[in-house]
Amino acid sequence: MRTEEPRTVRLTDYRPPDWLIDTVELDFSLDAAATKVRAKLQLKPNSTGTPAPLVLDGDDLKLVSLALDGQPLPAASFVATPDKLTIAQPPHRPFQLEIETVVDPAANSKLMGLYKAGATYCTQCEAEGFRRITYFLDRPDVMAVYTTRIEAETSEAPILLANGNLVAQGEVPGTTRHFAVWHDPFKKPCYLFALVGGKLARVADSFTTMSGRQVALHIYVEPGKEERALYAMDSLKRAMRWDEEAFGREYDLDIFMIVAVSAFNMGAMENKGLNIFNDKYVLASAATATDADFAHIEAVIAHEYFHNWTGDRITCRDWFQLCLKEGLTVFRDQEFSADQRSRAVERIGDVRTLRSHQFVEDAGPLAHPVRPALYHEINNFYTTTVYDKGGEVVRMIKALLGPALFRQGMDLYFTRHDGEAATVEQFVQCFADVSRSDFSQFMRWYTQAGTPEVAVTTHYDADAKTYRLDIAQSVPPTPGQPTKQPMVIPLALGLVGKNGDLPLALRDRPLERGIVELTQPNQSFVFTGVAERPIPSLNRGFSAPIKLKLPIEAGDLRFLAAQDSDPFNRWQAVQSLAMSLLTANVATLRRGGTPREDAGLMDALAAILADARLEPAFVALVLTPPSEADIAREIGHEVDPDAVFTARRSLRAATGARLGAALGETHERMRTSAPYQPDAQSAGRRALQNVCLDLLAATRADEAIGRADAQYESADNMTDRMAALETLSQHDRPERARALEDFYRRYAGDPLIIDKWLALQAAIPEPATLERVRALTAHPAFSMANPNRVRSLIGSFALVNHTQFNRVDGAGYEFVADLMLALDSKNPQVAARIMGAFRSWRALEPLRRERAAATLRRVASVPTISRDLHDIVARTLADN
Ligand code: 0A1
Ligand code: ZN
Repeated sequence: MRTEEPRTVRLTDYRPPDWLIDTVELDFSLDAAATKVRAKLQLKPNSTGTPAPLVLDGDDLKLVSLALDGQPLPAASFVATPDKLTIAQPPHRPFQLEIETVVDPAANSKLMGLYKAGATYCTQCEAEGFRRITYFLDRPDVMAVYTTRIEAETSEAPILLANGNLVAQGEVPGTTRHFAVWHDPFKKPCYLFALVGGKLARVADSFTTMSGRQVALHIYVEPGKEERALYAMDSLKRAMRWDEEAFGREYDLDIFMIVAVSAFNMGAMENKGLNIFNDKYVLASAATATDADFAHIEAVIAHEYFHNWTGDRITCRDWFQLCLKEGLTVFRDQEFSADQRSRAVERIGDVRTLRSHQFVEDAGPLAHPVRPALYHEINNFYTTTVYDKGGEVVRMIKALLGPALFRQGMDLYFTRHDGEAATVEQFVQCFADVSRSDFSQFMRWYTQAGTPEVAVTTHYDADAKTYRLDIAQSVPPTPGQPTKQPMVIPLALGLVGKNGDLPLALRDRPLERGIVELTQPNQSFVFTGVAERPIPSLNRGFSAPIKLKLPIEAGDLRFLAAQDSDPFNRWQAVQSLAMSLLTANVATLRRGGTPREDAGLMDALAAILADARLEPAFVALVLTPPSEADIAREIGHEVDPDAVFTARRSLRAATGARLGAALGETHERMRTSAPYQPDAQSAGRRALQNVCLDLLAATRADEAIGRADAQYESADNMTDRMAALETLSQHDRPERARALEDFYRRYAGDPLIIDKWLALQAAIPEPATLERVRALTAHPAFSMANPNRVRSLIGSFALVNHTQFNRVDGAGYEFVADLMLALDSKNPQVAARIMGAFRSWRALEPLRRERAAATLRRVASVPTISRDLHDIVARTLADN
């Protein structure tokens, strides 16, 4: 018997709740092993119809007492189990229910509900964690006003926080305890509830909103780390201003708080007025964090802050609507980062991530629509599809409507649905209303999984001066969806002539903002007045998340790489050149041949490297070949990860050799003696400097390794030190061992930096890595109880190290599976997420495919695994 019953939840089964909750009064008496929770719920029937039983959700709960309108309930009138509280015949009128439960935060290893992160009490309630605190209608369409009283030993938890504004605090007479009372005037679902108690240091600042209100900003961190929260604070203020300017959204409470905790299952959480963060997305300084860390902090701080409107003020009716808040908020944080940094560089980075993660998910057994129709475990749907493809769908709405109408639609959404739990249909309707257009076909982006393929052929008629694009679209089958309907695809394009973009005019329809709208399986577009044979630049800015198939000659790609006015497509042109070389070389390697070089690609790279007008960050992206995951996905079947790796490494080595002088000169030129600044421009210089270093070292030349070694030693910031270490880590030489030892010695006391050390070693593409990682699981710096440690070591091995996870002897699979089986009983959410590493197993060559399947079957057959893990493994194995 499985310990957790499988369950299937379907969107079509949605019904409004039978009961509503107007107010919630919570009273916590914090204690590590036995925290008492008293909850007073003001309930009312949701309809005047038939009286319904009251069934409250629970998870692992112990009921202490229960009273209705102040009267203890007789035992015969209710049933309480750890996961449910049922009152069969409650009065059919408003009443108050008082529930007392007791929970054990110290023993809470799932990190859902109330738990201890080190010495700090904190909560995580999304998606279904509140039911681990008290019995409740744990669904997002039940929205209530919360008042929270927290009491604790003053010495153990001098800081006591909850959602909303502080309304009272004081000592508990005759004890060594104190209390605080917080009130949140905004109705919210219970997944946005939060509480924190602990010994924390506060970084304080303030913000004046556009209407002139003063908001206190408090970031709480471990004492001694205050300096490292300053960048997060700065990011927060910039995000608050940006949301006013870009979306007209003002903050609504008197105080906004962020707490950094050391043990957290995800990145961060948007609890109303009290965001709780994985400390890795708050803490940063030049000496401890890389440019990428700074950029992530800026993005995650903004993301959680933006949720205040897209998530908290307007929440989701049910968990199927998750993309309503997540896709939209990802879109908002991407736009924020684009405005703070370089738009082109941001877009390229976002698309790289999308292709390496979401496209891979969409091409495998875990593919699902942006709005799934069914789930077994909602925790497994916080996916790149819901988040990142969800963000792309919002971006396409903007592309179709243009910025002004898009903004009108957003404004309408905010006014129409403020204070509600909404659906995707309601969101899209706002855009349909402002544009008076029909979005019913567009809704397929929410319901059909799979990455659309768009195949284009081109015809130039020199006499008629017309240019025709024949375009066919199709969506591949995905689990549970064998056939698909055509999508609405906004395809931004340009026709590039010798001297730049040619004027665009369609023969038979208007062309708005350089976008053609695909809606049919096959369509033709005829451009008129085309004076010369143009080179097509399609899906500019990656206007739609599609796979474009366009037969285009290498010479034309080189031309676009040099000339396209759209920077995204300049980058894309080089990627396309590199991708065809890489896939051809993978095939050659598998036949036992030697990879070839592509002089044209090298010329294109050399020209971009030499172009001083280009932003360094952009040049760095152009010099970075497609990721191993992306190459594997492009190949699609019979993938041999060793061949993929070798092809990619040989391209890097060839680049290092061919462009050696320019790379060496650029590596020097990008370095500065100015003190470290995390801004985009300085980060771009370092990015280029470090790509040059890595390409040089790929040649294995002593001089280049020496360069990396010297940079490691002399670096005055973590970005340069880490980049040098990463480069050294790719080479089995004494310099690597020395640097790794040195790094540990320098940073042994700093878990977030040791995470980098763990992740880097787990990613070394050598057969000895498995034993190295196995040994590191016994290292004192490692702990299976901390998700950041587990993700750094095991997650990095499984998800980043394609050659060693996919060892042909299957030992990588077995190792990861054994560890995740062990972790599953403690923290199923993290175990299930890491097991997602198996999602591409079917695309592997037969030997590995068999080994991966055997491991998956073994895990699936363990009767005691969690619902989270079972769901992932069963879907990964299913063949439909
Ligand atoms: N809503 C958060 C993500 C999140 C989801 C579930 C969690 O439970 C462990 C935590 C965080 C976001 O999008 O940032
Ligand atoms: Zn989010």
